[in-house]
Amino acid sequence: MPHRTPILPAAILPTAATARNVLARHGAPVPALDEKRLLELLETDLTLSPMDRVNCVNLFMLDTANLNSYAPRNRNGVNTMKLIIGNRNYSSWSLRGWLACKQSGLHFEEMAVPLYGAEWDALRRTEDFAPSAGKVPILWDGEGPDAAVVWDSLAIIDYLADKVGRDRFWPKDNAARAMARSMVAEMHSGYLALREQLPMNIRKRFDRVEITPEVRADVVRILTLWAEARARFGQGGPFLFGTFCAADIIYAPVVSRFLTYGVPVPGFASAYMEAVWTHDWMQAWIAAAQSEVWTIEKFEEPAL
Ligand SMILES: N[C@@H](CCC(=O)N[C@@H](CS)C(=O)NCC(=O)O)C(=O)O
Repeated sequence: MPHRTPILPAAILPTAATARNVLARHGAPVPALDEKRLLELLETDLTLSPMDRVNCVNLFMLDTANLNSYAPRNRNGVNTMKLIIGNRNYSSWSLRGWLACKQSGLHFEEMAVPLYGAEWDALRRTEDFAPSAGKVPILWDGEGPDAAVVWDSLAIIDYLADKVGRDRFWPKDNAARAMARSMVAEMHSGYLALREQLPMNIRKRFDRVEITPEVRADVVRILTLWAEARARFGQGGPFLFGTFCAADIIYAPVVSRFLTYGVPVPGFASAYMEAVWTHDWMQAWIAAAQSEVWTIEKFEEPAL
């Protein structure tokens, strides 16, 4: 395997524990690693399969981006959750998982990985991605044998709502909650045309894109639901059910898509979209997406 010297940082020592763990898992000696020793090991240690070597380099590459190690850490006895997400610019499910963590009010660390890049195929096969079979978002909560891991955006919402109380995520009113839950489920399992043909791309703006009849049907259905939620239950604030809740979390990437592709919407919807877009958490996510350097070519154009 060729040296990957340009990738490795000069000061690699803070992350040596990560590599030691990887190497130890595979029965390799556990050395006091420095950059030179790591490269030697990757070159010569026959107990590492080629895939393991790639994985090891990937872990170091992630660390070079200052992304820390995967495992959740326990700081001063305070349990820390760790959320693994994909590219903030493109990964709509990651955005939902992240907003859910913010909504929980709990402390969490986040680690973004570049989806579909050169290393993604190897990375998604590593242990930390095993629970979801290589999909993001993944939420790790706790350490060791008692650690809980939950993946899939909707499961993350449910898990966090169990932890901090249902009312933080769902409307209190029974009829409103019934509708919110149904809308969330519908987004999670449906709108395939919208999801496939208009990929989320926070950074990009197109002039009004000519959408297909299938996407139009999804858009009309979504606008109908937004209108009903706002009209029946939205009196308490600018969001679907008044205050920001799980339904807004799940539809936030739709807001982004409508903006990116210039989907025309009626006034009530653009007021709602404005409320979502200018929400502090969305602004923080958007800023991070803007400064992300990773690009996924296949999501740079609509797939119409
Ligand atoms: N149903 C899952 C979907 C997760 C998903 O498909 N995530 C995409 C990124 S948005 C992913 O991990 N793609 C990487 C891959 O499939 O290799 C959820 O709600 O979280």
